[in-house]
Amino acid sequence: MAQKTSCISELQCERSRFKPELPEVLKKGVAFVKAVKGKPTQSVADQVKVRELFKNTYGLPIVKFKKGANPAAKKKIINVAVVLSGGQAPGGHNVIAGLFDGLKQANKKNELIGYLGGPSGILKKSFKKIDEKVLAQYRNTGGFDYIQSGRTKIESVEQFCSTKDNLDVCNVNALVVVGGDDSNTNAAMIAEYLKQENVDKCVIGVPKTIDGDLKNKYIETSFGFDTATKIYAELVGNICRDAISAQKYWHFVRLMGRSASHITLEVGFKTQPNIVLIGEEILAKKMTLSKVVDSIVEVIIKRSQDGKNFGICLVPEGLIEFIPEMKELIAALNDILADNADKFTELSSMEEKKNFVCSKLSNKLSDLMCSLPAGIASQLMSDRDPHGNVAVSMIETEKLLIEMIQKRLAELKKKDKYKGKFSSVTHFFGYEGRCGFPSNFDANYTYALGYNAAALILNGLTGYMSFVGNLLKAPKQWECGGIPITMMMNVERRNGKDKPVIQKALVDLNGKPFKEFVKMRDKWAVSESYVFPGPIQYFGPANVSGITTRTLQYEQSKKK
Ligand code: FBP
Repeated sequence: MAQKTSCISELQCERSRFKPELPEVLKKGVAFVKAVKGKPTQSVADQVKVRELFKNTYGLPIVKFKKGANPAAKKKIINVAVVLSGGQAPGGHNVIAGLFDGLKQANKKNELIGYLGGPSGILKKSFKKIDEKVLAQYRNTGGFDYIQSGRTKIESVEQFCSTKDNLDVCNVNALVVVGGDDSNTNAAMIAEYLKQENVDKCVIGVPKTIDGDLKNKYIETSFGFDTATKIYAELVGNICRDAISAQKYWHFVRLMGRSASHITLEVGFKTQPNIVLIGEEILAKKMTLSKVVDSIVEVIIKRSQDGKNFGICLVPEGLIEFIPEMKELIAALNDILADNADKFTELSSMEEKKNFVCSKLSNKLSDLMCSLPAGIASQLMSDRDPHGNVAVSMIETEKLLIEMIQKRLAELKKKDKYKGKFSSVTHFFGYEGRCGFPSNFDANYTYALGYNAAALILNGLTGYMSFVGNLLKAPKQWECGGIPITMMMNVERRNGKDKPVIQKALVDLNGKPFKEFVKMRDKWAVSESYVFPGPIQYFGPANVSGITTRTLQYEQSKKK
């Protein structure tokens, strides 16, 4: 792989000089923190099943770090491996940097290696030694390109066994898995396997995902959500300004986020567009596709009555999975594709594939599948990822909505109930935000998460997720510790089987962020309350460069 040799932009040069601020408790180094253990914990649901699957790592206590000497941390020489898993998120390189600095600060002889290309690098023993000079060029940059990422899932007994052997061959004492809910589930399973085999190696997870759905009472946010939503908000804000300038298009913007609508909600707060669809609400209200279209058409008509044939509608990419009939169809397709994988790959044309799945679906679902535009039907049949998730980023839901809106408006026009003009433009923002230069928040947060992971390892902890909290305060006031991964788990259906997984945090309809949104959305629909947030600011006043998400601000305000 080509190595970065010099700074190629002024911003990159400036950012390489940025020094993340550590939480006070970690400032003296990981040899000066003591782990304070709380009470035993339980999984969020399905306790009996999760306990059964994690006999050795279930029920661990929450750990909080306090200042205090840990002389053993200085004496021990350890080799640690880090792996980046799943989709890219801004700040991954700073997790590596924090981990590296934490380990070296404890003992210069400690070493860090990075497995290449995600968890498959562990299985292939493909790694590189993290080197101070090379790392310097990646500090505070976006992307995962230093060691890349991948979505391989380590799940078979053979894979667990070769993970154990390969960690041994590479002389690794501890593994840090940087990933989302699925990857951290994998981390917990590796930790459990190693314990079961009496292998003295730690596994620590780090909460990463732009989707913002890996959070709970303890993990306040996953890294990358802050930067990605700032990038999307800049783009959506620019579109709002274009829309109000030209006054001729309805812009439909689909935003990444997989199942959860957190990204869409946050970008909604930041830009105040006319329509913000929230998948979780659509599911709760059991809105059919037709009802969702009705709700959009209502706003289009209202605005056109005021002479405004333009607007902006945000569509979460996971919306399709929340529409009850589509949810049922996707679940049935997941099972059919998992049970007939070989047969399905033998079929070459889309028509054959569609006929095959329709023959296995119930009449109701088969009719629905046939009623969908060909493009959407084929996107629904695309390969699932190794964790069994449908590739929602490939499903052009906004186009499906537009097609149905056009039909509905044409019918209304015939009945003289709509006199406006509807021209639409579609956008999909996802990959644009995953590798941006991390915001100051994410640069600090990720560095702290990595450094804190070193502290967890040097305290001999395994099966924990690196925890850094109190995030609305200045970094020096952030709290640190570890949360047992099994505590976040429940059992879900994946690839046609029941599997233990970290429970996804979807948008909570009783939560403060959603409630605040509900208070404002009617006004946004008819007015042009647009906000143009502009690009991420890395320098300048703290009230611009130091702020994090509205979602976190609302969530934390409920605690007061
Ligand atoms: P993670 O959950 O692994 O962080 O991935 C997030 C994400 O960006 C989703 O928002 C999106 O649906 C998916 O990855 C796209 O996956 P891929 O990178 O494989 O196309």
